Amino acid sequence: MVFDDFPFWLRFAHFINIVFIILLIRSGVEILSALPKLYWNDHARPGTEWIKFTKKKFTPNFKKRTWISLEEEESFSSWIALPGHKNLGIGRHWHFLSIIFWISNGAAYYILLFTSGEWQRLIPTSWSILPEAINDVMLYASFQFNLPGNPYDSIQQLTYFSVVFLLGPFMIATGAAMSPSIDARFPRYPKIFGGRQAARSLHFLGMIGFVLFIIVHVAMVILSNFSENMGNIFLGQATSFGIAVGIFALFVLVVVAVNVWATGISLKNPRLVQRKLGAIIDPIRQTLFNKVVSRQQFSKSDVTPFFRVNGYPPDTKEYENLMRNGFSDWRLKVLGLVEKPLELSLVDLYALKKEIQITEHSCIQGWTAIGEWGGVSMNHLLSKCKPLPQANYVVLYSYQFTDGDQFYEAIPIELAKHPQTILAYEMNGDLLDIPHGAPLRLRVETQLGYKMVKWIKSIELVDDYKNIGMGQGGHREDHMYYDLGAGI
Ligand SMILES: Nc1nc2c(c(=O)[nH]1)N[C@H]1C(S)=C(S)[C@@H](COP(=O)(O)O)O[C@H]1N2
Ligand SMILES: [Mo]
Repeated sequence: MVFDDFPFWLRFAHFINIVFIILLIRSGVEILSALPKLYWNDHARPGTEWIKFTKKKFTPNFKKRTWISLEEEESFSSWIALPGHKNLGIGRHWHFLSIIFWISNGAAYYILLFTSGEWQRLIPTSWSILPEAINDVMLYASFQFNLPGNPYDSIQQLTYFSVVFLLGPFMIATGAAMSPSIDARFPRYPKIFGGRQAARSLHFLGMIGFVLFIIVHVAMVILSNFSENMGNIFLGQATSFGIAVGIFALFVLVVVAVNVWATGISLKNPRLVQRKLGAIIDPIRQTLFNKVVSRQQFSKSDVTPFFRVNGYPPDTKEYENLMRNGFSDWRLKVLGLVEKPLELSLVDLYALKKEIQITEHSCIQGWTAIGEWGGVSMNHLLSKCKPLPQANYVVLYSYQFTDGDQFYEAIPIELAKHPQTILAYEMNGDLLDIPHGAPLRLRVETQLGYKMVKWIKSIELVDDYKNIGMGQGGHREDHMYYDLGAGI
């Protein structure tokens, strides 16, 4: 079979792929900036990172003060990060939007490749490709380009094959291994890669692989038969040098324009980006993850010695007074759309059936830690207060105020009923300490950490979160444009 044409679908998929790959790389760099350190070990102990992109010192000494992981966040330039300047929430929106389009495009490309017979241009059918590829590299090294091939020479075919069939799926697999929902349901899955931090590191290295491929690929396209290459991939036939230069310029212009537009609108109007992209992403994410139930049970020896803290403890008089009395005056109020409002002291909570679980915590910034949690099942509490049928969300309010507002997060009632959704008063066998949320904090084990409200004051059942705070579903959604769904 001789491939002398580049069918329209192939050229179209190639173009779509470029646009989204670049958005994925830039938004991925933004996500990295939230914790610009990479680890091989899920304890993610500060100081054990194998590489870091920050000069900041993070030397937690809790005797002096509470250190929080938001202090580790770095501000990256908009030249490399989408959108740059500490915008993890918006970076994630672009990343997940791009994943939807990139995977759909890739799936369509795979299908057409195999149904059309065009797969033979990429998939080697003989081992002789290996020595041939080495030979090709030698020729390239002596500046001999335009090697014979059908349509590609051996090293080209091998490289394209690796990128399309190995690196692409590898990025999806390592990306999925960072999802708290997927890992909660299938705790053995991330172990394939050596854990969630290793998956994060490998995902980063895969990104570097993509960047190197793009640089070499573009360089080769320009150095070897530029006009023919440009014509083939954009028009489906060889063209003149003038037109090739025009196509290349136009293509660069389109990619730059998309990126400038996405960056500009993200920095100027993050709420708009959060809303519009969220409207596309959230229904898909909820369908994928809201029914997924956590099946984690690590062993005591897995527990992380140093469990990072996020969020400064409340500094209000109200909380200080409660703390002074060892929280004996503290009452948990459960109210809203319930048949039976509740008011429970710590002693009341201790008297209820105690759940214990050893699970892995995943902060949206990227660190992980394993802890043992003891507390009361949320489902049990709900059965006591009897939510009304119109109660769709459980809102947890904290004693803590940060960025000028009370911290709160809403979770769908569906998630609140999951077996490992608990209100924890114990951590690693001891009563919860102040930094980790005393006297009570939420654990919802299929979600990212920001949903797990600490220093809980009250719980309200509501039909909608739109009238609470700024109406985005939580303090982090309101102030930092985090996503509504925290399953990935
Ligand atoms: N009230 C309150 N709860 C909060 C936060 C916060 O800032 N304020 N931070 C959240 C985030 S982002 C994470 S990762 C976890 C961290 O829990 P830890 O401090 O016990 O590690 O708490 C969550 N709960
Ligand atoms: Mo977090």
